[in-house]
Amino acid sequence: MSRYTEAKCIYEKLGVSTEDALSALKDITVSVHCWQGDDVCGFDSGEALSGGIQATGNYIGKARTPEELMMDIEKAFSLIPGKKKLNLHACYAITDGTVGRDQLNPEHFEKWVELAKKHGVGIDFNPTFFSHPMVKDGLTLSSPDEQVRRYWVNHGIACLKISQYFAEKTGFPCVMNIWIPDGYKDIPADRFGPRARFKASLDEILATEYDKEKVYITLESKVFGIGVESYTVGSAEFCLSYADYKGITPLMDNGHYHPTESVADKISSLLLFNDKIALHVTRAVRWDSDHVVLFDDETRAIAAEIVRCNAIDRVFLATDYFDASINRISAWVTGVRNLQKALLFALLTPYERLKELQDNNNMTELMFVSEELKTAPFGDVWQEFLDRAEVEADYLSPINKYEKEVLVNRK
Ligand code: RNT
Ligand code: ZN
Repeated sequence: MSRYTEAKCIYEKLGVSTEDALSALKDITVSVHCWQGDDVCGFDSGEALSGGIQATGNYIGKARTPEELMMDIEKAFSLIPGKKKLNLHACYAITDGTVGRDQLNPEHFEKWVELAKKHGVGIDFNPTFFSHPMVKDGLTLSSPDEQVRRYWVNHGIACLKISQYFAEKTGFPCVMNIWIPDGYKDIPADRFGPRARFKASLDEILATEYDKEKVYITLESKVFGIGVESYTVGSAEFCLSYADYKGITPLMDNGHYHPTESVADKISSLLLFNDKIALHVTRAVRWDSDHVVLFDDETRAIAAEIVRCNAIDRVFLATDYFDASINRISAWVTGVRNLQKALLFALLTPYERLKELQDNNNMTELMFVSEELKTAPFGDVWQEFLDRAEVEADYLSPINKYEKEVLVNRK
């Protein structure tokens, strides 16, 4: 008997169909963030990363050009099983260097569309409100300087049009996520004004005609960033309320809350009041550090919520982390595979039975089953998923080879 067949029997005894789990996992799309490959630099401004986020480390092989980044993404994609999407930021526009972010248009992303089509994947998009000279005093859409605010509104509008173009060209809906770094290092005198301006700016961006079947706009909140420790304009309450007010989709990044808050716990509440929700899956180590996603308790708890709320098709799942201290391609593959593992782990849980136990207040059996599942032969089912996707378990060897042949030459 193969290890998978044995595992299948063991799970059956626990009331779980491994076949159902494998087929459900096969259909889950993870939007893979392009910015792991070049430490969130992009190609359009030549500016250092700003906005209170930081990639630390100087491992060899950072992608310096669109061609290099595309090559690296293809390498990573070849080692990641399951359905993927490409998640781009506006700063990855391919221009001659003279185009402002307020003037971006589809032609600056044609090569990305070619790449997506080659791999049969969709594209998600993000306006880039950071790492740019028009970010003044750390502010964009909430700036009191009308010229600055207008510039960024126009950037948002340009991105919305590009998002629709992505959807039309690839045939997959495009999720356009808005996140702004705006905030204050120290206690602000006015918390209302910046939020009022942010609201007005979003209203102006959303006044653009767009096809709601093709583009889903999400809004990402944040509690603090480096240099904006005391106040962020786009707080959780602002973003949730705004999403509700305009019927757009809230996005939670699990690095964007106080350390004892659990994003997993928030998912059910948001699902009760939103058709769709979006997630940035990351790993915060003591702060919003954007470490590589692990197969850890937090990731498993998030995946468990999505699965037991029967919400797989209501959650836009994206990764968001940037580690420059290890091989960047390995970072990509490790993080995305871990999210998929967490989803499989959740899919291999008999939630209907567990819910019944909870409702009958049989917390004893609930604990017994939950703990037994932790030592069930999960690895054999994961291996079966890799086999069926024709992807090797060992992704390190091909990555080491690529490092020796390609990455070392990027000096
Ligand atoms: C920043 C947000 C945001 C960015 C990306 C690059 O704290 O998480 O999502 O990481 O847009
Ligand atoms: Zn994020």
